[in-house]
Amino acid sequence: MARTIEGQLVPRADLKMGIVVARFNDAITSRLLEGCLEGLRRHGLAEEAVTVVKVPGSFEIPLAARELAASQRFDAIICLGCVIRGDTRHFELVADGCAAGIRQVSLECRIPVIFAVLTVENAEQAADRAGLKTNRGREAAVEAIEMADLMRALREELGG
Ligand code: INI
Repeated sequence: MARTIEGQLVPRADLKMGIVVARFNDAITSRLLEGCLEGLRRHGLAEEAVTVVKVPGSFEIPLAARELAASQRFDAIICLGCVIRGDTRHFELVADGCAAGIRQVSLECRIPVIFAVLTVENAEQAADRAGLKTNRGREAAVEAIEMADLMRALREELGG
């Protein structure tokens, strides 16, 4: 049978998480943050194991995420933001810049950087994903724990 390696949702006492959250569209991002903190708590993370960094908007998320990642003090970084489409190209520039930056940080620093930045058409879609129908922040907490454990397992298996 093929050997399968998969991250587990097991709480490890030494797990450390960084969260970067944008203040732009704060009514939404504060709910993503609440959901994320609750998700981490539910999976056994102590409050002292979590560092929250606030930035003005989603465009600034990658830089702060990079500082956290480069410090090597965290097992995963969770990025929370909300970009709502307007009438101009600004939406694409902010959303694409944020997504590309987050991917770059993750690959360069070899650490899971979870993308929980909503990119939506309107405020209603944002509210649905910030608690009304689901909470992307809470989901991101689970994804971060799984990916942190996967990286641990892969490094144990492969070395380095
Ligand atoms: N930032 C967001 O997080 N969401 C948005 O919808 C948004 N819009 O629409 O403009 C937004 N803009 C600010 C941007 O992220 C930067 O903070 C700003 O451009 C300064 O660099």
